[in-house]
Amino acid sequence: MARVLAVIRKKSCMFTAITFFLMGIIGYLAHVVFGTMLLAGNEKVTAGLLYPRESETREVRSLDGMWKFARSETDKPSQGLREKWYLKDLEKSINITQMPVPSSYNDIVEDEKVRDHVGTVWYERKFFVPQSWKSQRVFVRFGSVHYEAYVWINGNLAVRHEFGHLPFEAEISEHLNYAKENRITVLCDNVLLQTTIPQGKVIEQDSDSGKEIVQQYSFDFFNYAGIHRSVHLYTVPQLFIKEVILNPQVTEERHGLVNYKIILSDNNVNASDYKIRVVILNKENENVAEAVADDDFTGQVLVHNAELWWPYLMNIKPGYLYTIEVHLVNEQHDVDIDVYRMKFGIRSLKWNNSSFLINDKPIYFRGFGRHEDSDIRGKGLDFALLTKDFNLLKWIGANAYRTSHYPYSEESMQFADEHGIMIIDECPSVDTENYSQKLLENHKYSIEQLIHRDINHPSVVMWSIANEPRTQQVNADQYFAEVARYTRFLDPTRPVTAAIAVNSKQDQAAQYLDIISFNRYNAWYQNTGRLDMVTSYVMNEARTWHEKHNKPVLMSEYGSDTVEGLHILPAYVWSEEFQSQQFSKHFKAFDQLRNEGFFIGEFVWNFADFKTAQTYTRVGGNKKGVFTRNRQPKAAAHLLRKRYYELASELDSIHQKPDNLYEYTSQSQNKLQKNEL
Ligand code: BDP
Repeated sequence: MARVLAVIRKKSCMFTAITFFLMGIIGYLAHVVFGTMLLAGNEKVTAGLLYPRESETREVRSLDGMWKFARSETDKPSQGLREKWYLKDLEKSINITQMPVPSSYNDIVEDEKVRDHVGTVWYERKFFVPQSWKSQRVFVRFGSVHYEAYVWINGNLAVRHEFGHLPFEAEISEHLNYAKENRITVLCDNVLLQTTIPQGKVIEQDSDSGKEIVQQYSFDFFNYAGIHRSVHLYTVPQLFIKEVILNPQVTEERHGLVNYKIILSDNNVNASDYKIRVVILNKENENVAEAVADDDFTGQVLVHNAELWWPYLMNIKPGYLYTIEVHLVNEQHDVDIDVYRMKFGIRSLKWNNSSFLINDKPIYFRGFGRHEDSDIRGKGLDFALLTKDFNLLKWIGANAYRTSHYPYSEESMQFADEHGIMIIDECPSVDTENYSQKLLENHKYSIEQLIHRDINHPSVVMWSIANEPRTQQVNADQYFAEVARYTRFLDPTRPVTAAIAVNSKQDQAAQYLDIISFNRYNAWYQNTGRLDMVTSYVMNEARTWHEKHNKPVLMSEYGSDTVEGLHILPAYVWSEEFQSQQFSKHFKAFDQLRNEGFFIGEFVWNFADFKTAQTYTRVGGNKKGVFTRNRQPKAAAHLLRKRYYELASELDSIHQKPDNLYEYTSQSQNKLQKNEL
């Protein structure tokens, strides 16, 4: 049903309000009832969605570029649906402008009505498909549209999808005009409600020009919207490889055992007519192993003396990837019906109550919380930015980041695989509160879509099921028990975490996690400016978490807003001096905690400055970046770089320090550093 209908929107807000009012009154009873509801099924399953790749049996065409664009009136979000604008060229119904895809639309136009738009917008473009595609099956695939999307091909509804940051697709073969022009129309709705992931609220407020619909949200990043990632058309044969699910393991002898499961587009094919042949290629494209799948299209293939996938600066050859080539073969004629290739890595993950191991070596995370964010294009996929960011991650010696606070692009996951950057993969739930059955269903579905998309990435080492959920609230306990259970059910091979900001006494969710991540802003939101109130506070909090739950602990956020070029001595909040000194106070705590044996990582907030909603606590956005929004280093970046390389050398024996890590100052430098003077 159309979420865009304002009336439904209001009803659902009312429903939520009433539900929680009642929950408050009924208290314990509701708690019990809720607990039972949470166990009820209603789980949706994603199918298909292999990343679009050409092969000898598949063609891929990009629909990226300039599209037509129109914004609905905020008070008439469903007008276009009612008037069926998708049945004809958009400009016949509404004034249009041009909009790049992929990009957020918000910062492209010099009009705050577009930037701050609440509700629906329309996109449209034309394309041709050749006659030769008629014998194939044709899909349209979106990397992400935020938040909800409807897609029509030549006026026919092809697909509807909810959740930004996650891909969706539909077969459109029957809607296409072959060897003729076609029209694709997209409706995108950015409204966030109490049951969307993430949550928001829409209210009506008086303005100088009458009633205005206002979107409210508590999370600290701008609610960018639009067609954020690439749009592809791709072809597949009539019977095709729909899914490839890998579970590579490392044997005791250090061989790679690649368990695979292939799902075909038709479940009912006669297995004796078809076979699945898999070939494993190494980095040099040499065939190192191959196998024929069992009748159920599953199997194992052994890679002798496998090169393991290692994180950056944990091994001299990080990010080693193999390619799996999957052939769907017609037995009778011995011809390939479909071929799909995908890169993957071989590595093991193990965890216990104090450590987390990759290939049997303890991991110490040195990383960042990040955002997909940049000037002009907002959350739009940008290969130049992606390349720059990975260059900076390596420049600074990081080995990990968390996809705070939503799934990042599939292309960025591929970069992380290639460069050996470990990913804590986060679903889009942030500041989760007002727990309801509908919210839970959506939350679980967002995790299902995330795991479905990312399960084959060696870089993904952990699932994060929420950022700063309000885990002290009534029902948080059952809610997170269920979210964590479901996540583990979908993927038992990776640990589950959440970035928690509620203190350990009040929190009810950490008991269900495998690894405890906590966010805390000592000397910033607490005891502002007090650099003497950081080190012991961090140590105490980390110990408390570990003592309470007997699990490994990491700090998933710490930091301070810093205006580049602002220098104040002695260190004062917002200055570059303050950020560096505040980091340094944390480093002391981290080293001590690591020595105690349960502390497994540090993540600065944030990699780069980013845009937020307008508020008096943010000057042009959140300035906690170690890099500016334009990706230039602040002073703290140089400090952090020294630490991250020093940690690599100390903990992982990788002595690849860049020549320019320390600038020459004097002959006494080394001695002074070693306290020998
Ligand atoms: C944390 C949030 C993060 C914010 C950060 C901050 O997890 O999204 O940006 O605080 O305030 O609570 O800078």
